[in-house]
Amino acid sequence: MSNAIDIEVPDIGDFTDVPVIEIFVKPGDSVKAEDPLISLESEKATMDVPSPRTGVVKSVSIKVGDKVSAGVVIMQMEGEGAPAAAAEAPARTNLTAPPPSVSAPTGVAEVRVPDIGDFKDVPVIEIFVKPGDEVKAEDPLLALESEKATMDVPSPLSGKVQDIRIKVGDKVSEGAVILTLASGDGAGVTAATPAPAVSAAAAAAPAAPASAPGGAIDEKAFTLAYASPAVRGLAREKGVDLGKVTGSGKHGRITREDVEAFAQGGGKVGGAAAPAKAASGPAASGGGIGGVDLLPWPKVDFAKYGPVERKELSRIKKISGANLHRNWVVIPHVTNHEEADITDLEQFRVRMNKELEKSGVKLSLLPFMVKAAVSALKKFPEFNASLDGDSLVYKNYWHIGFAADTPNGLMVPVIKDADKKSIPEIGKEMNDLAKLAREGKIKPADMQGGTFSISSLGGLGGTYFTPIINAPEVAIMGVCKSFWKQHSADGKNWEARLTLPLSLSWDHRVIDGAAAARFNTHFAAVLADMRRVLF
Ligand code: CAO
Repeated sequence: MSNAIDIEVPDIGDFTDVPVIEIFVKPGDSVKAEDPLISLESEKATMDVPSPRTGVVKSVSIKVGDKVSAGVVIMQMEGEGAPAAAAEAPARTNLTAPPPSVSAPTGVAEVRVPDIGDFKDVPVIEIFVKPGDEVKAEDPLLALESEKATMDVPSPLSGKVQDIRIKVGDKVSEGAVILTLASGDGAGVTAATPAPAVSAAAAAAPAAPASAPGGAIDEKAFTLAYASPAVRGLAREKGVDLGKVTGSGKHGRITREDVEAFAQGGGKVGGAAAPAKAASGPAASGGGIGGVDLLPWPKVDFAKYGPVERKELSRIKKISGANLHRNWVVIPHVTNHEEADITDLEQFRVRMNKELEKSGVKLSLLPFMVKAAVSALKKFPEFNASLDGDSLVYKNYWHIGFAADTPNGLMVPVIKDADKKSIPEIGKEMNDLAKLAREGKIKPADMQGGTFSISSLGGLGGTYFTPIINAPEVAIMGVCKSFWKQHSADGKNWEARLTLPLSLSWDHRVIDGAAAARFNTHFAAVLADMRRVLF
């Protein structure tokens, strides 16, 4: 351990000055070749920089937030052995490849069990290929199952399976020959061929419940997802949370196509309450949606018809888009519209704002709506619940999310314990959270734990719309701009009343139309006379 070397950022394409968002190692850590050292995040991609060799980290020369380009020294390592072949590769993947375990006499490669950590004598539980099969690099060849993990051994290279040397039930360790593979047209396969990698993942991790739109990648679910390192690298690059992707490969393994489809908004969807078919249906040729085989997304060369400009979606748009898409496809939405008479409430709000002028809090309608929501949720508890398999989880807390329009896209901050807060307190917290969201400073914890959401377009306009439920919540209230409307209780006497258009979307698996109508009626009644919150 005397050959200390500088580890540099490898070729990262056209990217320069890319911020370091995470450092995975510290001085003294032992790392294997291809272990991720740091993560970089440009506007377009998240990239892991893998270790070019096995060794021990001596010192780290960068910190989170630093901006780096190819060639910048990020750390010093002491190590043995030659750098891995992949050291020159762009830092795009999370390959955990050990030294090549392929030998290639006369163009036929012996594929061996790669480094599988501390596991020894691990039973083969399934062999996915047979002699004569054509496989591509990264295709799973077989599955091993230890007491702790199910591991797929992917193919190190493309070729034709010749001779399978093991059978189901055999116990194998690192180095055992699995099969022989004829590479392409029989050309020689050299030891520099990409090495096999093991995805030591727990079998098909359940998809994470939907976080509020705008939430960060769930690293735990990402780690547990059943996917090869190359697919993980692709997912990082595309900003796809693997925990939310349902795999179409064997045993739910996530394939490159699944990630591509998810990134394009055409991915299959999972979720605790997703129908079985959505979770396990075959991949649709054109990007299956919820297990339904649909036509492929139209590919149009827009530039043929006029000048165009291409702009990558923001990270938040990608994340919230994937969540919204999943929710829209999985949840049978119904939207009931209602009108609330807020003539008195508006007078009260204006009066209260005058009184509150000195305190600096200015109340819009929204804090009143939060209180009305709590009242309705208490009266109709199934609206404050979540589906968990065949059970309904009723929550005895009332955390109300509100959609906020930010320069980067839609975010849903959550007012926790709204039942315990006064209307001015809620108003102030909303302003603070909306400001943080718009400045990109809001914490994930401020967007989690919601039990019901309100989406207000009241400051902008419109009459009615269909809000998409923010799973795992089961309902959402949409509100548009109030307007004056002639109203008559008896068809004879008419008067203008300030009317608030309400649109409640609800999950028909949990809620019935009659309950939704009752909820809306109560909600509107509370807004018409806020004294009802006391009841
Ligand atoms: N009817 C009439 N006027 C309304 C109203 C309504 N329903 N709701 C708000 N207003 C008024 C406010 O009183 C305020 O008036 P003044 O400027 O005279 O004080 C003005 O409209 C602007 O309100 P606001 O939008 O700043 O405040 P808010 O509390 O109503 O909303 C927030 C805060 C963060 C929810 C809002 O700014 C926002 O981001 N809305 C967009 C939410 C969204 O994108 N929803 C769609 C999600 S689905 O894609």
